[in-house]
Amino acid sequence: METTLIILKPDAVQRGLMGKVLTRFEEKGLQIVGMKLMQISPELAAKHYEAHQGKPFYNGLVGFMTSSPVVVLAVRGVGAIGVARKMMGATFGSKAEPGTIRGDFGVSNSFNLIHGSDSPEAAERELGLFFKDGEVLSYNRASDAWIYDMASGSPE
Ligand code: 3AN
Repeated sequence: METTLIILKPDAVQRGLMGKVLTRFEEKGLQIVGMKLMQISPELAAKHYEAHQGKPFYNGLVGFMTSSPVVVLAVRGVGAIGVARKMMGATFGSKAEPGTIRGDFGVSNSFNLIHGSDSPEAAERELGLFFKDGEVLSYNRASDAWIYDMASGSPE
């Protein structure tokens, strides 16, 4: 099982797309194990995007991410990091394939609706930035028995 950090960016919140995007993750069978509406501070944005510091789009990116509330999600499932990245689509809305979140809901290259951790290391770091101890939960869903094949004892 992996847990990944997803951010519904300010454009997703302002455009009323929170429910639609959340529904995609729920319908896929991924489990929402953390969720909050929050305003990202410039300091937190700088930590989150430290790998992009100095790049031409950095200031615009931090300005955008701090401009209006976001929804942060901790999303869990087998291969959740890669599964969520595929569901998000390519970075730029203009290039993202139809059927993906960015491909279906956006056309902008900088207002691209959603962030998802890109590796297990990034997921661990980013979950630690956005969620305090105790805010990411573990719980059983009744539907798990039909989302995963548990015949071997672990989810397949
Ligand atoms: P992704 O979100 O698909 O993992 P990254 O990690 O390459 O993309 O970039 C992080 C964020 O920086 C993107 N979500 C996007 O908002 C922004 N970004 C990346 N490259 C550009 C660019 N060339 N112009 C504008 N914004 C960019």
